[in-house]
Amino acid sequence: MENNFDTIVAIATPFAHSSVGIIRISGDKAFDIAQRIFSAKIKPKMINYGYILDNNVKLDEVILLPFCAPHSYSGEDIIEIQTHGNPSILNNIMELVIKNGARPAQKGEFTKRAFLNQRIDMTQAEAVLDIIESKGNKSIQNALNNLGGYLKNEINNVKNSLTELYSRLIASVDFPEDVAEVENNYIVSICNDNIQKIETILRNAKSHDFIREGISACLIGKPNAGKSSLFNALLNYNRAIVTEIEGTTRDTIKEALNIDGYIVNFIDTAGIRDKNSADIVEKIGIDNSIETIKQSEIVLFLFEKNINEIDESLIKLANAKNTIFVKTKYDLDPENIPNDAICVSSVTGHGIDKLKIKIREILTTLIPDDTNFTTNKRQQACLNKALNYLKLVTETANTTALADLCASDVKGALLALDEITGEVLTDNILDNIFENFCIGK
Ligand SMILES: Nc1nc2c(ncn2[C@@H]2O[C@H](COP(=O)(O)OP(=O)(O)OP(=O)(O)O)[C@@H](O)[C@H]2O)c(=O)[nH]1
Ligand SMILES: [Mg+2]
Repeated sequence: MENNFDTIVAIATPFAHSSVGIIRISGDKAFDIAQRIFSAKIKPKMINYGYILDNNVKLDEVILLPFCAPHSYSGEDIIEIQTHGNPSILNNIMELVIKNGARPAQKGEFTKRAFLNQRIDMTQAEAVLDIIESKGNKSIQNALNNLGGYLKNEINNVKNSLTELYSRLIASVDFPEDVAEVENNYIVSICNDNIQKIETILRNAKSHDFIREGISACLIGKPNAGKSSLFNALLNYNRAIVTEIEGTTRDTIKEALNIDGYIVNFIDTAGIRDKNSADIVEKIGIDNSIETIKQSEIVLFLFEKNINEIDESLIKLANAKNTIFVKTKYDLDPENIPNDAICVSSVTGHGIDKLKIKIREILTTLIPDDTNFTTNKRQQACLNKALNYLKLVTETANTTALADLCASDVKGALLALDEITGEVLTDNILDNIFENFCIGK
């Protein structure tokens, strides 16, 4: 694993005109470099005020924050310079810092250093990325829990128990005269116990994906049913084109809405009618809509007068999902109130809040409230790998009971779990993970 601790520098804030811009320097030379370009003597652990000077020319008036190793984000000496938020100023100071001996940081390199300096483990490093990228409050809360070590502790519990089993198995193989054979029942019970723990973590994997990526809710119905109008009313701005011409929407349009901290990705679709009467572009649009139903967790089925307007085969398709029937254009036809449908008007706003409450109810069933940490795809793959190894151990212990075979599979499970926390990561995996970070984090 690469351990290159030269001094790095990056702009940590968006490269745009703003009230404040931040430049970060991390590494052994951070203080020396900063002192060479700062107008006053830098006092550690204090908020410093002064100018950044390039040969006595003022580049900006700044606040300078020194963090001494190991009490910093990266675990190294860090200097944070708060400038006025002007891209030219940020560029000038970056160039000056580089001229004085730092090199530009790569994506996620500050967090990578925090990991390499063992200030955080890999679940916590990945949580940093999650916190930055999270779209809803729930997702932010779970990522913060992971940063606080929630997932790390869950994994470490399993690892501790398996490490003990592994040691006993190895001892019984290496020193058969001195160490008693490990009983089959014991092996099976330890493995089953840990299989259960991993399965509990994985059971919520779908919820984790929902919290992270949002839940898809598509709007389906005949041409002119009012899908695009409702889509716009839900989002509260005119995102989709609305006309009285049937077949206006041809491509699906996706837009996210935050409902009580959860992200719902609404998808407006092309109206579905008899394929034979549609032109070639519309036919493709209709096929896309059917595909969208299949991929959505929630289906809003729209009709103008009564549910029979909707093709039965589509209702069948949607019934496998969480479907809400929605009668549209309520303002034009207020007398007709069908059972089991929510009446809405995109013109007056009638029923829109009720529809959101209904969607919120479904969200509760899709994402149980006890999901208070998160796993990403990489972690889920490692957990599944560990699970498969443990199942092999229980099979072996139940049949042939070869201690060395069991030990080798327990080791396999442990290595898979080490991959989650970061003890065994190749440079490639490491680079892939940090590649997703922004520069300056
Ligand atoms: N009065 C009234 N008219 C509406 C309402 N919702 C939609 N309309 C009208 O119905 C027509 C069709 O609306 P759209 O939202 O484009 O319908 P659509 O289902 O997206 O249609 P396609 O994209 O062609 O499938 C437009 O003329 C809208 O102004 C409503 O709540 N009240
Ligand atoms: Mg439309």
